[in-house]
Amino acid sequence: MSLDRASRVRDVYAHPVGRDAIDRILLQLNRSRSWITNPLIANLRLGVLEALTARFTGPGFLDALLALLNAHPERTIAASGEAVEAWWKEAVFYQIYPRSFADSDGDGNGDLRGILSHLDYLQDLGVDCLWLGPVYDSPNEDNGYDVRDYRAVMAEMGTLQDLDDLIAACHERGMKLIMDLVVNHTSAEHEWFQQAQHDPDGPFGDYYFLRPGKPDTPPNNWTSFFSGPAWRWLPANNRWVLRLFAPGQPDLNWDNPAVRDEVTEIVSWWLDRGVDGFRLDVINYISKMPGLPNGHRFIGDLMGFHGIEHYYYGPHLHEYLRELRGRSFDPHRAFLVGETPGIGIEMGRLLAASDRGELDLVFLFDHLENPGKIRWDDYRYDLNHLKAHYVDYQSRLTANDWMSIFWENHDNPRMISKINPDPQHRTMIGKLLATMALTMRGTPFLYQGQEIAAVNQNFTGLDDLSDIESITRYRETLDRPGEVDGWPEILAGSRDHARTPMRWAPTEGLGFTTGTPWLEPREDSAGFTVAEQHDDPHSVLNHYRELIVLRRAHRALTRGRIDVVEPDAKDWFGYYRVDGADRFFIELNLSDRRLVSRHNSGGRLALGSASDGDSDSKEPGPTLAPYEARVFHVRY
Ligand code: TEU
Repeated sequence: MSLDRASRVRDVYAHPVGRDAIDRILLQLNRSRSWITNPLIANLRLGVLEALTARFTGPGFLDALLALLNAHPERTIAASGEAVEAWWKEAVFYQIYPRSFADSDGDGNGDLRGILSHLDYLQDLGVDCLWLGPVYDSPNEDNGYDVRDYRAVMAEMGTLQDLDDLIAACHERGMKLIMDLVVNHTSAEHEWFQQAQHDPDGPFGDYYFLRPGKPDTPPNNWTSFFSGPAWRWLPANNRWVLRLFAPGQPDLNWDNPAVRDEVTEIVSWWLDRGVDGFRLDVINYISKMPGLPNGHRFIGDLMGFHGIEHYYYGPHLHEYLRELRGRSFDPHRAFLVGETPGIGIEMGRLLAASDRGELDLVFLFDHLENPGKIRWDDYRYDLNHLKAHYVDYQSRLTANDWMSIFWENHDNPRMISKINPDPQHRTMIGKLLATMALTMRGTPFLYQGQEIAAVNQNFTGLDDLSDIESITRYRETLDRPGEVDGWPEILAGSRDHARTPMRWAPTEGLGFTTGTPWLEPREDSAGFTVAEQHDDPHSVLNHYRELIVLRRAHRALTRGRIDVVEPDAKDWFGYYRVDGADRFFIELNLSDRRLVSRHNSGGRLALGSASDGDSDSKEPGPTLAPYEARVFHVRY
């Protein structure tokens, strides 16, 4: 049944897409859900609501919302059945940013042989599966997320043989490896795009979104994630091409069956080489609304990008994913995690519930910033939001669902710095985050450096940065009216914070390279390298290691149930993980103040983060230190 002006607000909220859209708007406006769920509003007819809010949203907002909802008639997710057993539900994933992990040949760039030489380290840490960032041949306008050849390795990272060796070495150690699959767009230097430019009316023209027009008027008002219009003018062709990211990253037209065939072949080619699965880059953007209509101004202003409602959950998304999975992933039993910016919990469930035959997991992003904030805001992140996110998310999952646990990756500043940049808290926050990542119910994805409590860099200006997103955004701030200095927002949000070299040792080159690193680290605190933390029993690194050992020994900490205690308590997060008679109680201080412990589980401390002496063997005190984490083991 489709929704229209006679439908009520509660009908929208009962629709998975409607619920996520409303939640997203409330989050952005920093308003509570009771705004919508109170009966007065919930019973309003949409036509009436439209009349009341039109001044605020401008005309057409309701039509845009209804079009989105009505394009997705699937309303419910079956909650029946036994939970599926799968290796990835118990695994610890570790994301490698190849350019910054380890350099084996001194050219300043990380490479595959560098990764190979640190596999023992990763195995010792307890990692089960590596997620390898893009290493395909690329002109690197967006550090490998612009692929020139999907079947070749970029020269500075090594060779196909090196990659085969890496896959084999992982498998020898009982580890798995997934690759990044970047197929929403290609590089403009990819042969398909070269052919498309050569003959826009030939078969490759329809691999992309090429549109005739005039050089001063793009075909629609969509904006790029890397600043400016989402269109690039091709003077030689007298046409525009859609590119949601960099000018050199034209979007592929997935409505063309030939494109979907190509992707199927690429995937099968890699799976035949032994890869265990993929992380699918911006995979929810692949289906664009036919006709590429203008984005709604209110939605665009709110989300920061115009046009997003026409592709972040497009009409054929589910269909294309099911097709791809059936044709190439299923025969290999490959694991798939989709990067899905902008969608919420219910859409995430529609994409990854085990009985839907699409993805296995999704990465959602609503927990990465506090309500009302965006990545470019310079603010202190309140961990109560992270708690609220997990409490809500866990409560909505059925036996068919499973979630990913992460808050760092190569696109975001370091979490410790966002929570509290005061160095005296660094180790405690590092251990707190470790404890949450490895005891929360779901699959943890650790990002390189997180295990040694990596923090943001003291960049001083644009010359210190390399990322296209930071650079284009900074230029854009200079064009804004008024003379507001754009640097503070770039410093707050730059992706380069997480992209500086891995800190292996407190030496020149950090044990990363014997040459000059491609991106200079701008942070030299003592004690936060692998070498320094390796033999220190109280280090963050060893805390990660011990937590993983504990996880592996107790199903309660992986597949076990989660029972949250006092979900509304502020600054304190407590939950049980339960598997039959085996249970754990986890207690976390989310604040920088001492808090009274609420532990009365009767268990003994299995692992604690307090740094005073060897707390592990002592009875824990009645109060929790700032950011302290405690894991109690309770047996019945
Ligand atoms: O990121 C997609 C994405 O939407 C963002 O997280 C992105 O980093 C951007 O900051 C939005 O403002 C993925 C990759 O993870 C990212 O590294 C790539 O640059 C991007 O896709 C394009 O492939």
